[in-house]
Amino acid sequence: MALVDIQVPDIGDFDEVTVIELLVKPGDTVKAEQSLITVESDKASMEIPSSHAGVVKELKVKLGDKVKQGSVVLTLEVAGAEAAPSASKPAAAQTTPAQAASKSVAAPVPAPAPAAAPAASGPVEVRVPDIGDFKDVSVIEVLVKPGDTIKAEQSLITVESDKASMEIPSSAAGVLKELKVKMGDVVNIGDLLAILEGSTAASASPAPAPAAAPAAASAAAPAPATSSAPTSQPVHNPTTAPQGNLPHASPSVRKFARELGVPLGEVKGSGPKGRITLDDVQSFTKSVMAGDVRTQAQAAKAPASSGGGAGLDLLPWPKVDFTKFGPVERKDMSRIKKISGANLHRNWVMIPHVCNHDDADITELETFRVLMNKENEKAGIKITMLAFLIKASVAALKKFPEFNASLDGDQLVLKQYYNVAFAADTPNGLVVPVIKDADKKGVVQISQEMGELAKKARDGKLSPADMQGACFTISSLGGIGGRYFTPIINAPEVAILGVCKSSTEPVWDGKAFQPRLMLPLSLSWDHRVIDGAAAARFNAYLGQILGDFRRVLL
Ligand code: CAO
Repeated sequence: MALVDIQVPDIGDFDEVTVIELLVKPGDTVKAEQSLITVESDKASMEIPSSHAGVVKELKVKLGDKVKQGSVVLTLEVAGAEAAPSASKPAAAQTTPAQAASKSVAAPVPAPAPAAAPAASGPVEVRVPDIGDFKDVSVIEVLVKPGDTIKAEQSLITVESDKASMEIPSSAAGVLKELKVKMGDVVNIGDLLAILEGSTAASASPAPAPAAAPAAASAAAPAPATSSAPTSQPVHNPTTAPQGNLPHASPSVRKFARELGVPLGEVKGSGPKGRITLDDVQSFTKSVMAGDVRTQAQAAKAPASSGGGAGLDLLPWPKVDFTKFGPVERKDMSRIKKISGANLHRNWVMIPHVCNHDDADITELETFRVLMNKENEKAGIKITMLAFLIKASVAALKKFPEFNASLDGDQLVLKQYYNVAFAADTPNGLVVPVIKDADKKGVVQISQEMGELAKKARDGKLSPADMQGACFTISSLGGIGGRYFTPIINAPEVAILGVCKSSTEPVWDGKAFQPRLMLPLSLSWDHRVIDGAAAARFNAYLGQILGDFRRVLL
């Protein structure tokens, strides 16, 4: 074991930068190239990586300290071979601080000025200057717009890599004629950023054109400002927070916020100069989750304080540590449950459901079904009550076409085909296969197809085509039990029929109570499309057909 001082590497143009974040603490095991601290100037923030792997023995800097190239960041306890890298070591272990910096840290080298610096008035192209080792950096902020009067050295955009963010200054003054980049674009040295008009050069100092920048500028750490860098470097003002609207936060905090979907502009920074820290982002997230704070996006969705707007304005989901009350087991939801759950949730929330309950007298129908099944026992096809329900539903859909429809914006799409889906319970969750053209099929064929589709469903073999194109759905719990329930409409359909277990009940025939087999029906319908009276008529008609199937022939 040996102790190695990890120093601030060559950080290009920066004379002195402020430590704004400590990313490790004594006792931490760090890898070579791992970020140790974040430093910040008025134009950029960057993470300083470790040149060695080892265990942090002592931190030599604290928040707010000013550091520059060569300042000791921390002492690292490293294995002997790591401390004195040998030729046999991998490249990463041999990296000097400056080289490490060149891999992950770049200071924006000032924008190049035109070589001849004419007092020009024609259009001038502003390109991405030498930004050190950075390749393919993303534009995270555009600080100017066409028509703006731009001063030389004024920041035009902010770019960000995973380790640093930096503002890219203009090499010239003038009026911004055209911006050539937008948020999210990926840029590299030499890319055209903007075209200025009536421009004058930023500086008369000769500066290499980006395209002609020495290759070494990106292979090694950027040159220090005092030596080879052009004199048109950004004004260093450590007391000023970054300009523009960019929230004041280091790249890692920004990345963290992005991952959580936290709008940084709404987070109050508790760090020096209002800088947003990791803790600030975490506290903000907790407040939103607890319902104490609403993001602007949430507020825009639910403008009325009563929650009467378009947003739901719901309380956050209760977070309970169930283990406090007893042992628990955690299981992932099945793929089908996740998909159907999301669909059901949307349908429940977006469709104004109303549910009508009714009973159908299926005494004769059930007698007929049992008789048919006895007669056809040898054929091996069982005629199911659900097949009769599909056939009866088709008759009702024909009589009440708005039930065989879908909403498309302000229009109702009335279908002239009759595909009826049925909910099938499978070990992995609910699926909804479709009997196509049910109007053209007999009860026997429907029973047979249902049997095949139900088997495919249980075996997890339904194809997407098997589950598409439905006009209306039936959810039957008749084989299981229950009286009535509220089925959720299967959007974009506008109604669904729930069926429960039939039972023999006393029914008054005007003179006496008769034992009749009654089938409970629950019809959920979309009140945007269907009125209550129509729903009651639909259910009553369905009941009449199930009571006497000859009505289908009328
Ligand atoms: N009343 C009384 N008995 C009924 C009945 C009803 N409404 N419907 C069916 N039955 C009887 C059948 O006659 C059969 O009895 P026998 O075995 O004595 O002949 C028994 O119940 C089983 O029927 P089944 O369930 O096998 O057949 P099915 O045609 O009724 O249903 C299917 C097929 C695929 C719809 C069903 O297996 C299924 O998955 N049902 C659940 C649907 C579901 O989960 N819906 C809820 C969706 S919302 O979460």
